[in-house]
Amino acid sequence: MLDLPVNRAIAGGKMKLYTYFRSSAAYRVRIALNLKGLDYDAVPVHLTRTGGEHLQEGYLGVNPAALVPALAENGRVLTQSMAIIEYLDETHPEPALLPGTAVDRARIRAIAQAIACDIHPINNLRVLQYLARELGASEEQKNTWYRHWVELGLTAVEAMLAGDARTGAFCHGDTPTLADCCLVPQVFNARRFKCRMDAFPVLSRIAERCEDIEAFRLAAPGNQPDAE
Ligand SMILES: N[C@@H](CCC(=O)N[C@@H](CS)C(=O)NCC(=O)O)C(=O)O
Repeated sequence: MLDLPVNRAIAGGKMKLYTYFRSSAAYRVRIALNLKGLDYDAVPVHLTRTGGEHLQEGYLGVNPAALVPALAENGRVLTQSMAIIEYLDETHPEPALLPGTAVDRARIRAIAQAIACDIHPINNLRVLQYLARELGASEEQKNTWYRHWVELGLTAVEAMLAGDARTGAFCHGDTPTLADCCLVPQVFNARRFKCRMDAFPVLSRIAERCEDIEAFRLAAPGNQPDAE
């Protein structure tokens, strides 16, 4: 059984982030924590080793949905990366990840959700595993699926960003927001799966700008304690 410091985490103290270095949803939260300068302990949950540590009793006690990330603080466990980031933004308002007016925030959330709701779920590990294990898809077919949905989704994101005067150095204006927290991990994965990125000059430019910032760099998969 996976030995996780669940009880200590739930008991309080420093925040604990249940994370996996390659998880883009956990990567979003790592960026947000770093942007806000919040200290936390990373609790690695390996998604493939021994059949997936997230599917074992220890982690199911933290998040019954068997997904990372989860954030434990003050006796509570928060799940869902977007809910966690909004919680962090409400409890630690500076720098604001949802700045501006209600209309500004609606646009930031729309860009973020175009990634987190429209692109990410159909390319998640369990979906790719189902394609391979249950439907007999080959590695090449799986990658074709992945690239198709990511490129389609990023086409929509590029259209939202390009030609909109509210797009600045970042997705919305000149400071990083929730949208950038979602964009950078998705772009990282798109590159990893060799998606055609030349069709996305605006979002690529923004992702590169973000990657120059320490908060983003420290959150990257290669800089995690569980990186392989
Ligand atoms: N909507 C969730 C998605 C979380 C999610 O899908 N996490 C992935 C890693 S990026 C996971 O744990 N996958 C395990 C699996 O597919 O079995 C969130 O934003 O937190």
